[in-house]
Amino acid sequence: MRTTTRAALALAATATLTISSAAAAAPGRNNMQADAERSTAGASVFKVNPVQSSGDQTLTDQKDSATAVPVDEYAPVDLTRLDGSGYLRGDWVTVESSTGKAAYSATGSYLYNRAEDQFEQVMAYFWITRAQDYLQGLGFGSTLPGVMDEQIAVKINQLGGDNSYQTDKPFRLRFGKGGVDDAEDAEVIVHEYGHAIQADQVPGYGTSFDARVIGEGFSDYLAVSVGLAVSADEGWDTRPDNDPYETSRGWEAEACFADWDATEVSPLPVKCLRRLDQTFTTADRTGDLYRESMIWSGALWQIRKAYEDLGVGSAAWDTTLIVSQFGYAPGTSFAAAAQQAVDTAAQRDGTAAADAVRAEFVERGILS
Ligand SMILES: [Ca+2]
Ligand SMILES: [Ca+2]
Ligand SMILES: [Ca+2]
Ligand SMILES: [Ca+2]
Ligand SMILES: [Zn+2]
Repeated sequence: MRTTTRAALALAATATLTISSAAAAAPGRNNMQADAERSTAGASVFKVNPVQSSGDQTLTDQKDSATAVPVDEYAPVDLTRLDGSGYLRGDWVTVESSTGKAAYSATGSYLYNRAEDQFEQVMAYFWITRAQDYLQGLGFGSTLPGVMDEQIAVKINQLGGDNSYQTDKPFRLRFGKGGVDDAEDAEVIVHEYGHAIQADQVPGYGTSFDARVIGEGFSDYLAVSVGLAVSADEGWDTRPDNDPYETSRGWEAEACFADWDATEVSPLPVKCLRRLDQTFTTADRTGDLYRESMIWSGALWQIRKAYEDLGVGSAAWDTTLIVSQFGYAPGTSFAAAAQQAVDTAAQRDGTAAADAVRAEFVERGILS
């Protein structure tokens, strides 16, 4: 599995993403009303992102043109858990007023193309709802403590630059419009949601550099994992391992983070903001937050494969990983966080799984 070269990825500077905590108060609704009002609507979204679903590396933004992405790369989906107001407000997310017109439908139909501001609002609603539903499916919020099992506010289009970020006083995600509009790529959306999850699990999370590196690595990993899970549920294609640039390096198509958002900023033949299949270790530390995040995300990705090989499965690893994060200090070190994962794996998944987790973190130079 270690055929990858250590070539540095020429990753464009994305954005400084900040993390900071205090739960947003959920709107006061009485539960019976909420149940009665909850509704489902029809919508059109990208199947994670149009490069991942098509495999076409020549797709470009063309200044947010509707015709830049073939209609086949949109899929019809249900928007669930809506509150029935006609706006994109529901159990897990509320899309706030933005510079564009707020999406509204009295008939339960949210069909927009990418040139319309409302498309990104729909993407954010759908993907955050599905991300939380995935976590609920793992048991978070029922057999396990909840993680961000409350309504989060999302604003689209607030930033002119190529920048998205999460804050948690109160919890809020903002998505920018630079290059490819950030909320046109589900992996960017779920990445930001990953930061909210960690901030919810560990109030004040991110007071050390290691903690911030882990935050970026986890959020990339979660984004890819949720995208793959939803794609499997929906029967969507994910581009195969057939690109010569990737296959000659032993890289995997699935390991590409933000295939679409990266199209304007990456000079490589296969464009990714970052990748999960790199072999960086602590010997490669440079002080660059995003480059170093691939040490952590790479370990998480390899452990996922080990869990699959052991027959334990990727959902078990995602569960164990997120459970382990409850044990993080706000300023955790790499080694302390890795040890939490090993200990949680031993408790939940048995000795062979825990040994695999440990072996990967040893290989990365994180545990000895
Ligand atoms: Ca757009
Ligand atoms: Ca744009
Ligand atoms: Ca962008
Ligand atoms: Ca991807
Ligand atoms: Zn981030």
